[in-house]
Amino acid sequence: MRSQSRELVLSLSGVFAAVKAASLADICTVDYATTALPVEDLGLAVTIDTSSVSVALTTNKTVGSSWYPSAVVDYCTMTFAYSHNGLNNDTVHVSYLVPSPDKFSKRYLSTGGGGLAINSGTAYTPSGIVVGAVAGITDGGFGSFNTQFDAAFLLANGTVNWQATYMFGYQAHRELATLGKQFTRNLFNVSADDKLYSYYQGCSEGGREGWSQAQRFADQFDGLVTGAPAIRFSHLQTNHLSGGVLEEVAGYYPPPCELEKIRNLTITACDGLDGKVDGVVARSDLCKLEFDYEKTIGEPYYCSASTSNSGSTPEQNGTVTAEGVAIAKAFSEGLIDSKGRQVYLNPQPSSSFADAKTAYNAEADSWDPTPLSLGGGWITRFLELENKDNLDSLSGVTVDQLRDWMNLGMMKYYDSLQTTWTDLNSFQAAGSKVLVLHGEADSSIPAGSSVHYYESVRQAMFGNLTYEEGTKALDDFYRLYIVPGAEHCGSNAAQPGAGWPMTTLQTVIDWVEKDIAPETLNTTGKSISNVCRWPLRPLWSGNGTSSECVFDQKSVDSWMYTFDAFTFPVY
Ligand SMILES: *[C@@H]1O[C@H](CO)[C@@H](O)[C@H](O)[C@H]1NC(C)=O
Ligand SMILES: *[C@@H]1O[C@H](CO)[C@@H](O)[C@H](O)[C@H]1NC(C)=O
Ligand SMILES: *[C@@H]1O[C@H](CO)[C@@H](O)[C@H](O)[C@H]1NC(C)=O
Ligand SMILES: *[C@@H]1O[C@H](CO)[C@@H](O)[C@H](O)[C@H]1NC(C)=O
Ligand SMILES: *[C@@H]1O[C@H](CO)[C@@H](O)[C@H](O)[C@H]1NC(C)=O
Ligand SMILES: *[C@@H]1O[C@H](CO)[C@@H](O)[C@H](O)[C@H]1NC(C)=O
Ligand SMILES: *[C@@H]1O[C@H](CO)[C@@H](O)[C@H](O)[C@H]1NC(C)=O
Ligand SMILES: *[C@@H]1O[C@H](CO)[C@@H](O)[C@H](O)[C@H]1NC(C)=O
Ligand SMILES: *[C@@H]1O[C@H](CO)[C@@H](O)[C@H](O)[C@H]1NC(C)=O
Ligand SMILES: [Ca+2]
Repeated sequence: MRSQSRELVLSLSGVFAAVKAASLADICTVDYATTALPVEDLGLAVTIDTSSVSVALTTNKTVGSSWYPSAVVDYCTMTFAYSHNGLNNDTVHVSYLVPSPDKFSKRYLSTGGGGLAINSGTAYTPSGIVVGAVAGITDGGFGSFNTQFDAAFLLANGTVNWQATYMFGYQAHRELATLGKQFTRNLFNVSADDKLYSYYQGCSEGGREGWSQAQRFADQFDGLVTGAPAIRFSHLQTNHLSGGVLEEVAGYYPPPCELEKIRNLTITACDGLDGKVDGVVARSDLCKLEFDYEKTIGEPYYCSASTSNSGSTPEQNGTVTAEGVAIAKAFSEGLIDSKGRQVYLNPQPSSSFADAKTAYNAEADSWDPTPLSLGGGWITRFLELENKDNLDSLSGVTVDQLRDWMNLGMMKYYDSLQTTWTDLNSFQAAGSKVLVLHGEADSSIPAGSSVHYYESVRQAMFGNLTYEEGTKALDDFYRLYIVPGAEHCGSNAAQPGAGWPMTTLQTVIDWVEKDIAPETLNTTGKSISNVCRWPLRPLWSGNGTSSECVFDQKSVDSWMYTFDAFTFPVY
């Protein structure tokens, strides 16, 4: 009986292979996941806690975001813990969404965080399920998936937790992906000589995390999507104080409505410079070259009273002042130190002045400068090493002080957080690809930041070639897309026709697996249908009927900065 049925199974196994194959429910067990743990020697000095596995089955779930089209998916969440050899009490958790075996496409995906978080929960991981990948997040060892890096950064006032700093900087993602890839192979019986494609997707801090891997671990990922990366960390974080400091120095604190009005008037004035009046400033570079902020002086503004979580603001009714315009202008030019040298860059004209937003002081009925916590906390916690979320005020802070803070932070965290290594030769040699996208109207991380890094890499790797040859050489493995009108990691309510490219993960997969290198990106916008690849810029012709990607030297030049306030290269 026994051998008969066994023969029957064998003879039918070919026919019924699909039926016999393990289902998601079959593999979504603690036992199965434990058997698949990546306990092989992967060159990581870690020990997996084989008793730590937990699983959870999710079925028929509707997922979707601005990063991937919506879909109904099933997945199993598998979570386990490991520790670093030689460290006491160190526990790192990693969690992977695992697709159903019949949907698995021999792919692995790591996803990143935002702000000071090293993961975004399930904001990006379902995009992995959609493309048949196992998709992972890490908690960095900071305590839990919801604990951010800043909570773990100080062991005591004055004492840096360097292990946590290097984990946040790059090591946690190195481990997440190395473990994740082997775990994926074990889960789905993918042998060592069979190709498992590996990808990365993240934006903002998650974009920085992606770059931290591409710069150091050339073949970690076959393809990466790094949105609006928070690279040049010390400069970026300190620069969040730039608006407040300019106001402090000028002694003028514009009501938010005044700056919003200037932004709106900038959009209106610059909209048509791209050849189409559609509410989208697709050429903020021409806007930078041609727009005169002073023309907005005297224009009336009005914002009604409002109440939100962060307090209430009164009705704001006035006219744009010369002082307000001076702030807007100085902000757009980026910080300049007392010796007239460029310190850093700011968002493109037509972006919101988020980093210059004042706060209402009800007691004094006045508008006060506010140190943004990303900037203020960078100074108090990461430079002054005090367990404190923000500066008390910006009183007495000058542009020169900001420059010196940038300098200090760069020195202190050059090899952990700064993330501006320019030599991508190994990455190129490994055949890996990186697709970078950045909203042109990003008010949190200036689009110019991604241009500056691109140009630094071009100089470092292909500086002996002509500009055109250099960008062509980069096109092989590194493509940058400035998304017209888009905000930080997404679309922009102030320029709604712009949209955001939703299928970039699939685009990088096609680049890697089918060698279809993207010329342009599609967006979800009603007006913009494609996004040009840097250094090309969009231009409409035929009264807005057709759009082209053109090379325009003076526009390209307007994105170039030399940060000569520093006596070392700032890449
Ligand atoms: C999945 O969800 C759809 C729509 O919400 C529902 O119609 C369907 O019955 C569900 N299927 C299962 C297997 O739960
Ligand atoms: C480990 O952590 C526990 C609880 O957090 C603490 O009581 C103990 O002192 C720690 N041990 C070491 C060696 O750090
Ligand atoms: C992998 O192989 C093992 C042993 O042959 C089998 O039990 C398991 O179901 C396979 N896993 C999948 C996802 O097919
Ligand atoms: C700016 O434009 C937006 C529409 O994009 C509008 O909602 C807002 O009220 C305007 N702000 C001011 C100050 O006029
Ligand atoms: C704003 O102030 C001006 C001048 O004081 C006044 O004419 C106008 O009605 C006010 N607008 C609103 C909406 O309150
Ligand atoms: C650490 O610094 C913070 C901020 O200055 C302070 O509030 C706190 O009391 C300090 N903690 C200790 C233990 O000294
Ligand atoms: C430019 O430099 C690169 C890398 O150093 C080298 O591979 C290449 O051959 C050089 N090209 C020319 C035209 O000299
Ligand atoms: C953009 O959309 C067009 C039309 O749907 C499609 O053919 C093309 O492949 C898309 N391009 C990318 C990069 O996704
Ligand atoms: C261009 O298009 C706009 C709006 O679509 C229209 O109002 C205008 O008349 C057109 N101009 C020409 C010269 O066709
Ligand atoms: Ca336009």
